[in-house]
Amino acid sequence: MKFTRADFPAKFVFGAATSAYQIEGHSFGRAGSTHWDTFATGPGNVVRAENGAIACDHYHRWEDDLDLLKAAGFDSYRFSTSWARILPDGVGTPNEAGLDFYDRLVDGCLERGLRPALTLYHWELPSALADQGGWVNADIPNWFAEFAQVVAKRLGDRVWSIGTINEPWCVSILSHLMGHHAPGLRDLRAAARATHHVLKSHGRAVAALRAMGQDNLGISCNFEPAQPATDTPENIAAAARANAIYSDLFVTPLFHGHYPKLAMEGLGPHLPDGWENDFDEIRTPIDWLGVQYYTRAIVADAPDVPWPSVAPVEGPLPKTQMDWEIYPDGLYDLLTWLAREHSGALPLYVTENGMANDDEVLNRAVNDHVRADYIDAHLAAARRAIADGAPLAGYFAWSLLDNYEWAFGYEKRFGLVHVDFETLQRTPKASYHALAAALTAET
Ligand code: IFM
Repeated sequence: MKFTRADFPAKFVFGAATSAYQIEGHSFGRAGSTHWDTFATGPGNVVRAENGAIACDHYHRWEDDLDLLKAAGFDSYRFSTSWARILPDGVGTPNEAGLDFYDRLVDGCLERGLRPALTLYHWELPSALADQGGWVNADIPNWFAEFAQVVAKRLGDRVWSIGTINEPWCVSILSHLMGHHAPGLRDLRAAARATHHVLKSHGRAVAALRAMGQDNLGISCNFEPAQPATDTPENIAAAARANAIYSDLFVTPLFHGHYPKLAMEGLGPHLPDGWENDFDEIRTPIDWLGVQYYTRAIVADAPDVPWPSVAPVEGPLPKTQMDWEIYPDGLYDLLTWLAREHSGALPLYVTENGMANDDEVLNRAVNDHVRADYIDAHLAAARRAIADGAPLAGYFAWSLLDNYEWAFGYEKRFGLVHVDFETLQRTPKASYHALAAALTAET
């Protein structure tokens, strides 16, 4: 790595991130069924129909995993709480074993000097709520606020921050319009409703947490800024629609109290009754915005496909195992754009950034210098953004461990630490050692 801590502001937070269903092992500890458990049983939904039943067995190996974070010199651990582990029926009686697990995890972070950065929802919706329509059901803001309160009552005295929802775009559009994630719908009406209910749930939970005295509250949005494949008016307009339905879709309501105009062309007719009156709740003040950036999109006009009528075009840059272009300048553009157009002086945290690579263990080592370079280049872009005024306060690498990459099963490896999914053996990769050297170096 070319950076040292001295290159960043004094209080800059370095962390690594994971999520519950992707690492814990959902068959352990009396967790309730989630919509991912059942989505994975659908033909063609997930590579090899894999699920999170065992995952990385973090449920039992969490102490070793926290030791890895501490040894690397991270300041913070971003993890999520599984709704279905804590409330197996989605509402009602909590699973004490689930709360106890997170209790141990939070104490374990603090014992190791790691700030616990908790995300409430990272996609494992309890099946009992999915049965009632899940994010499409107008009651979900109340269900989610109840879940947030249960979590805060038990852990709120010790966590450093609470994020409400991870990647609202994935929860709504990827899952209800594009069909790639649970519940696998391809339905514009469902997507519009899910979008609105995700935003309302976020606002309602923030207000409920604030009323309990919690602070340092935020939300982590993902962005994939779209560029036109060529500069024809049609492709430029297609890129504008792509941005309206993705990168702009949540920050515009969160910071300006309305939907992007171009997104309304498609979503508008399907929004739930009374949606216009919900923006005060959606804009409930937050303390930080989480920014999740992996790549850009290049798009062309596609009049023959349904709204938003855009088609992806392959870009020229080197790609990761996900086939995502490596484009660090995009992070600079994104952070400066957010501060300029949306969030102003509000602290920004990169709550996810990283790459998948086809890593192998050879002689007990993993040579993933390509990942170290990826992280280094994105941290350089982050530094430039800070120098140009973006109020970036921290960076979390995705991910600590190779894990369950949703519809890709265990095939795509994002970890700083390799996991052998047969033996569950952890092997820190070259990127882990490079980050550790940078973070623990005397400055
Ligand atoms: O693994 C996911 C994570 O769950 C959410 N953000 C993107 C990551 C890589 O696809």
